[in-house]
Amino acid sequence: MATVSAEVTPEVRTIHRLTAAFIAVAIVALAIANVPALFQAFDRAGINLYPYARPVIRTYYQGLTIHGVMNVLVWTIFFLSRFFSFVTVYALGRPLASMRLGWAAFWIMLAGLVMALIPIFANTATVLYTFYPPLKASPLFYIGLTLIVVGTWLIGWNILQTWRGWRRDNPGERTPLAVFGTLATYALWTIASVGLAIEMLFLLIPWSFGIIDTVDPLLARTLFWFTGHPIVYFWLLPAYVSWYTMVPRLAGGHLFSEPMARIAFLLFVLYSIPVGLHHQFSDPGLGGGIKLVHTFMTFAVFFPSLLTYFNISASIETAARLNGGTGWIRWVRNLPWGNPAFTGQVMGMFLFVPGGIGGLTNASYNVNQAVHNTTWVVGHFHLTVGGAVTLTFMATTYWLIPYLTGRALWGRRLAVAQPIIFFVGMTIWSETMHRLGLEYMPRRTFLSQAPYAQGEWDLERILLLIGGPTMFVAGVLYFVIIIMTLVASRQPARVQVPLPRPGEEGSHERVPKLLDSWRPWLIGSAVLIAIAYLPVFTHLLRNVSSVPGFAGIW
Ligand code: HEM
Ligand SMILES: [Cu+2]
Repeated sequence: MATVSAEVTPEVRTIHRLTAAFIAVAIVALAIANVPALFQAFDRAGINLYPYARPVIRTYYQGLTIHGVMNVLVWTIFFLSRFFSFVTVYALGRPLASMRLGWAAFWIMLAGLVMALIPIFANTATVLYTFYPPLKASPLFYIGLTLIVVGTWLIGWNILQTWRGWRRDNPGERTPLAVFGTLATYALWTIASVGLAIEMLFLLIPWSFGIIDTVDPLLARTLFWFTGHPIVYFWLLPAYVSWYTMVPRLAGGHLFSEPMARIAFLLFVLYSIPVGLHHQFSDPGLGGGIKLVHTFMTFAVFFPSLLTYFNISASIETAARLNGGTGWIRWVRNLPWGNPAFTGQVMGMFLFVPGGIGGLTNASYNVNQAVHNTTWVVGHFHLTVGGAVTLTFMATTYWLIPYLTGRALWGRRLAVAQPIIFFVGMTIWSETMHRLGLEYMPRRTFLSQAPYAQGEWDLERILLLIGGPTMFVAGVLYFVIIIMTLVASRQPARVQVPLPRPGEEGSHERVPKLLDSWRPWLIGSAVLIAIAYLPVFTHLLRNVSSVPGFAGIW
């Protein structure tokens, strides 16, 4: 396997400790989030275990806040922060523009996390990870989350400066695909996160301090979803970068088409943001016409995922055939299934297919009415972020942690089984959640205590009790493997970073200049955002309707 590690300089290696720091926080967050997950799965099945969780978790909704925040805001964001920095440094073969800024970002984010966790565990921020007003949390919660976002901007800036330095030293060369994907992600995230920043700075923080008495829930929600849908691409695109640049390597081949990969990333820059109203189809006060515009934009953002599906499948098949695979299906056997870094990512891809298709259902303006706020939605995002992204992130640590520590992965066969167990549990659990959603089981509800539970749910509830705990076990196995690798592994690791050298990746086609430039795409993105959001915000600001807020209701 061609690698870049042969030329790793001590300067490049400075990224290792920062990487380890981010990963450590991410993995601890995932471990913490795994515990309320089990309580929730039992609750969905009608069994109330919360009395046993006292005094740490006092209510269902506090547990759900811990689960949501730690999984989708902390595990993902801390993980991808290190991922993109590491990938940039390795693909460009040069250190971060500023290690100081890198560490500053880490400490700011960690401080933010601690600030947010204090009220969450004190039950004064039981507002779920979407923190919709009029639910009101302690100011620490909002400030903490804002600091995490500020950290992501600093990281993006550092990556941009690193790339600029490389550009200066390598005029006329095409940006390596991994860095191109990274820059695309930070481009869309930086634009998208402005919505959240405005919501925090002008609405929620002053309101939670009592500087302003009331807040407009609809305006806040709209600002939230301006960021809240594109944030899913912030979580997903690191997985795509890994699938495009590393998975073909791990499989023993190369990427099928690099231009097609670049088109996919650029389409995300164009279409990620003007879609947020697809989370607000049931919100009154926003016009039907503009919701339909967001529906069509959402259909458009499905397209780059189709491209990815095609490109990655073709790459994997090509790799198998290069390694002697033949036949229509038999080639599947010629893939490195014994390598957990490969198997885990493919399991994630399998989960992503039904997840993406379900997303189209959610996005359909009229069909959405049937599934809105039911467990269908929970089934959907567990396949995508909970399944595809989480499994891919876990799988990359199966090469990264041995690489960083020099210790071989402990329990390699267990590490191959782990994503498969997670896959099986998730398939049963999420399929059931989808079906229960069609039977109108509500999400975000303390269901074991709800008087309106339906008899027709009973059979599915048994399936939840099989799927949920199976996922929990796979989660525990993951921590065991990582911790044992850190403390008990004695074998030296023989791992290299599975990244291609600059200019080497893909199908050896020359990449056109248009697919290595930013300006036209960023302008296109701004135009689409204006079409999608100017009418919405003009309307909302003309019709402000504010309410006081509630704290401490759970
Ligand atoms: C052991 C594995 C897991 C189990 C059993 C599990 C279970 C659940 C359940 C039952 C709910 C629904 C609660 C409700 O709607 O009332 C839920 C919500 C949620 N889960 Fe998971 N989950 C797991 C892993 C994950 C992972 C890996 C992620 C993301 C990385 C994730 C992200 C979320 C989010 C964002 C919510 C929504 C929280 C909210 O509505 O405020 N979960 N989970
Ligand atoms: Cu969305």
